[in-house]
Amino acid sequence: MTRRTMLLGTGAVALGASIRTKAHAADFTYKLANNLPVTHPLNIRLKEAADKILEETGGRLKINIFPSSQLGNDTETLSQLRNGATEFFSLSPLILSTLVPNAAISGIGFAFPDYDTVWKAMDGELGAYARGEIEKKGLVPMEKIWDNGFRQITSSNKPINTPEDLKGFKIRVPPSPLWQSMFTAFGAAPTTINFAEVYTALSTGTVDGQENPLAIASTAKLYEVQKHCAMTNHMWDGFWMLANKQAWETLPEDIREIAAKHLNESAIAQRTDTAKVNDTVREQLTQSGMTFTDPDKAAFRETLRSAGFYAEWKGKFGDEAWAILEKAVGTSL
Ligand code: X2X
Repeated sequence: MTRRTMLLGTGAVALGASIRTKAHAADFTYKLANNLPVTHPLNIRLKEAADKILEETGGRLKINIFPSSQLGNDTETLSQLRNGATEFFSLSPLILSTLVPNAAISGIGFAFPDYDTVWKAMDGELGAYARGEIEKKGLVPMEKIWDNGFRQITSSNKPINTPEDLKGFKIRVPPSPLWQSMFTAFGAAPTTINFAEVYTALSTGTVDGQENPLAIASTAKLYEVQKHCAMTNHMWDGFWMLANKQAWETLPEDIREIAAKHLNESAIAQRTDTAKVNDTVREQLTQSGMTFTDPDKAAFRETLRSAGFYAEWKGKFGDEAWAILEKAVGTSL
């Protein structure tokens, strides 16, 4: 008989909760991996969620957070999530598309005009569609997606003002066909690199630029190795909070409910935090030596259109998914 069954066997449920917190290991100790620095709002709110989950489950579920790709880069961690070596992982829908192709639909260039449209879509039909696709591949997504933000292009060697400035530009993109395709459509020279290796790739000059929301440029200290930033807002990106199915279903139902509740609530709080950082950190990055440009976004979008980017991806995602996206963003793409 294990200690856990002995405790239950004595019927010491109320007492057991406090005893377990203090003296015994949790019933379930799960790992949660992500690729962001510990100072990013995602990690701050995740820590908060993990603390509340530990408390409300009376110490039965302990989630240990591994930030900064400590368990491996995103490609490796997605494998670990699938085979159960890691129980939770927050991942961009576009990188997840290497397993769930249509999960990437939320990452179509210039689809979302603003955050209101993003959250209505991702908490509505588009998000439900994506989660359905994810579930079909045997992963469990929490209901609320976390925010990464609208992405901006940074460069070490020149300011980007027009789509022509991207011609031949050596830019890092995350491991995802949609990202590769988008920057190829811009005429750039994209190289796939996991985020875990981005700072080094920029500092050694393997690539001249990258694109990410400002909260990442700031917390991952990309301003140390990047000089210019073009506010292109070319894509909104988030993080699905994913669980390994077997690990999730092993949890008793009350623990699952508590975990989902706090992960979802913290996601909502993190959206506000991240939007605030993305809105205000430009000033701080300027003081750290970055120079900003505010290019005409319509010209970038037009470049994608004339390169056939939208037509190509409509074909890949299919009419059903595309119709859900267009309905969500209220315009034909
Ligand atoms: O890899 C990136 O650039 C990041 C951190 O934004 C994602 O996870 C997609």
